[in-house]
Amino acid sequence: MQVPQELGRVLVIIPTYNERENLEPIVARVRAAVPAVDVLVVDDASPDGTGELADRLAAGDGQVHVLHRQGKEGLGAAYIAGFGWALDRGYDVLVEMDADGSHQPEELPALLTALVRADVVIGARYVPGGRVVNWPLKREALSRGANTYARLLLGVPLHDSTGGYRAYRASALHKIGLDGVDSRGYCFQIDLAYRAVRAGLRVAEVPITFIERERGNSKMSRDVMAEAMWRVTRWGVSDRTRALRERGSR
Ligand SMILES: Nc1nc2c(ncn2[C@@H]2O[C@H](COP(=O)(O)OP(=O)(O)O)[C@@H](O)[C@H]2O)c(=O)[nH]1
Ligand SMILES: [Mg+2]
Repeated sequence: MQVPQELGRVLVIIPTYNERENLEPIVARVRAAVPAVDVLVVDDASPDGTGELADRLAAGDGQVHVLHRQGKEGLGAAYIAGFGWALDRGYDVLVEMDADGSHQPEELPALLTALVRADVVIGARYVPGGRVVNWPLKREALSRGANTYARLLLGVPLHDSTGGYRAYRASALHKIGLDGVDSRGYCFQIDLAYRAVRAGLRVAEVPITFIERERGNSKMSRDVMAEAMWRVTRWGVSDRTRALRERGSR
């Protein structure tokens, strides 16, 4: 696929923590699916040597770059660092993609095509045409539940606000403003979706097939889930209190 000309320069950001077995195939698939895009690997000093592998890939391909960070600080912090790197270098579109193959690079053209008429595009599992492959019922129920909770509590009209396969226009990130974002785990995704909707940006969802990883381990944990729960609850409650207060003062 060729990137639609009006979109400009695209960077695919891939955060990694211990993804040695997954990194090379995912980067190769991205480069094959949309040859014009650049790739940035954001590695948090993975003990398994993912960072060194990323350096080797970058040495062999001028369109692959690496950002090394000091230690594991969570997905949100890695993306904020990657976004900063990209905005400093003038990229027009920033894509989020997991390293483990769950987000198929072959579906990137669909996200980019939708971005022509949107400011943010979310690759969505829970819309018609979207699906999840190889998840136990329990994990899918948890993920669907988190989405329903976020939709009801925050009032975001989205079906997959936790999804992490996304394309943002740089202008959208400038408008959202990343300074106050301190969500660390996958709650980061809800945080940005919520901010995008509140900023009045056009947020579109396109169906994707999410495939659970075959190699390496998930970094999802109880802590990550707990963070999402309490933050969403806090945002929802403070929004409602603000709305009530505004109504009261009218
Ligand atoms: N740089 C960085 N990447 C992370 C961190 N936590 C998770 N990742 C990456 O984020 C992506 C999604 O994580 P994963 O463990 O697959 O989460 P899951 O899909 O929700 O089970 C993968 O590419 C991970 O390597 C982190 O603390 N730092
Ligand atoms: Mg995963």
